[in-house]
Amino acid sequence: MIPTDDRVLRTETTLGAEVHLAARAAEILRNNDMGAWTKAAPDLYPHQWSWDSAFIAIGLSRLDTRRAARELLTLFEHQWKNGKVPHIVFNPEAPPESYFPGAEHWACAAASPDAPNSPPYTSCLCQPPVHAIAALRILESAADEGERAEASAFLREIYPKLFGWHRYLATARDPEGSGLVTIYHPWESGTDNSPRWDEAMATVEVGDLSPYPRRDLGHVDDPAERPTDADYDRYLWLVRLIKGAACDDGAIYKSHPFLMKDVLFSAILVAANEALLEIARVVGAPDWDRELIAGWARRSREGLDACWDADLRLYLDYDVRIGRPIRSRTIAGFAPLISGGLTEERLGELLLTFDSPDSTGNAMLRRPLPPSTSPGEKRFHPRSYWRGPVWPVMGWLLWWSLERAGKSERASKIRQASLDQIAEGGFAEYFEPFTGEPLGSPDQSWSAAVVLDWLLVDPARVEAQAA
Ligand code: 9WN
Repeated sequence: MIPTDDRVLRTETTLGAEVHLAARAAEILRNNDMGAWTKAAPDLYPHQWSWDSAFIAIGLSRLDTRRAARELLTLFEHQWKNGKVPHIVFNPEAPPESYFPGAEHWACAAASPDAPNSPPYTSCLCQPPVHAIAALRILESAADEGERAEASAFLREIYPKLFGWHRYLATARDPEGSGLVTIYHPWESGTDNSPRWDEAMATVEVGDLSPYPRRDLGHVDDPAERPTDADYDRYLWLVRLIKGAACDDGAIYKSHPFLMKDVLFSAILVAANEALLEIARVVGAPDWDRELIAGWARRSREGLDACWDADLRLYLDYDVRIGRPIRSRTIAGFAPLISGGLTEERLGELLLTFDSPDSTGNAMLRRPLPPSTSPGEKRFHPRSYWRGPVWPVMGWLLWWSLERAGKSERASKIRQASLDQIAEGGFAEYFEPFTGEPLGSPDQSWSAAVVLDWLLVDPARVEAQAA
């Protein structure tokens, strides 16, 4: 999966710059390290986030097999009894005023019979399942026999937990058997204020909410970089409804105003199921497990195929309540690049959109990196979070997927442009697509993690440089 020529750093000049960048990435992860898990960002996100931790484990696997494995094992210690992996595990030591909504806001979710023991408290939402991909990457990154033995032991420990997580998503989150995962909240998509959710969110009628603090705004220069107050009211109201349903999937499904088949989440699950199938082979899991996993992946591919929109040349999410696809042009529309297995014809059509002015081919872009929302979309906003900025972590997902699809040239361009962007602007959470200005949180852990994975430099040299 990893191109061998990427292992060879080409010239002495790039070598020096890349070692320096990797050393800085390692330093960021070290500064955000809480011992057995990593803060998503130093101040804005002082807790453990689910999909952040998976990307962090991918980066850590380049430095330290054991620590990378620990990152995922810590997260899975807080897995719910029904298999759900919570989107946040709250750090009991973080000051209460550091993040809103914090642990106290979610504490009553612990009353659910499925919730794990607390404290620490967890949220009752989940996020895209990058974890099996990360777990397998820990084995793939192992540099010698000792690391491989350690990684294999880790895979044996985490396999049943990953299996339970994927089973939860394939059942409770897909009662229709469509192959597509239903999310209950924009936070579950990981692309919180994406225009993908605008229409559905506009129909959420917010009831009585007590005043609450927007702590996130204290960590950015410009409030336009974060979701609006109206977005937050709806986010909190949806959480209230989910807690009101005792976090029970069946009850939520009956009455919840936000039920979305998320193509990005579902495509990541396909790639994660493929990784899980490989892990099942490594750990010698029974045949019936493997058949189930392969069946989930197959069904999801079919479900995703039905989301193709020939007009927009993108894949579209689907609103379960109104029974209609959501016509918005965002990075999620490329999701089946991640699940793979597309026909050459479909892949070609999708890449036409990818290369067009609606995405990486837009002449105004600072670098040819896909903006989170298409500049051609009327709700595009270049500074607002998931409504336009470029996210390094999305660059990693697309780079990885293009490599898998055999499109190495495009993949290399994304890798190089992403590294240049970070070398110029730092390890920001996201970037203004036309100027390259770093936005959101500085020193974001997953931005550092993907840089480490991209550079693949000798860990000993990174450590020496960072010391
Ligand atoms: C809510 C931590 C998380 C990411 C999400 C990103 C953002 C949280 C927030 O930060 O969401 O979960 O408070 O805005 O949207 O993808 O996991 O980095």
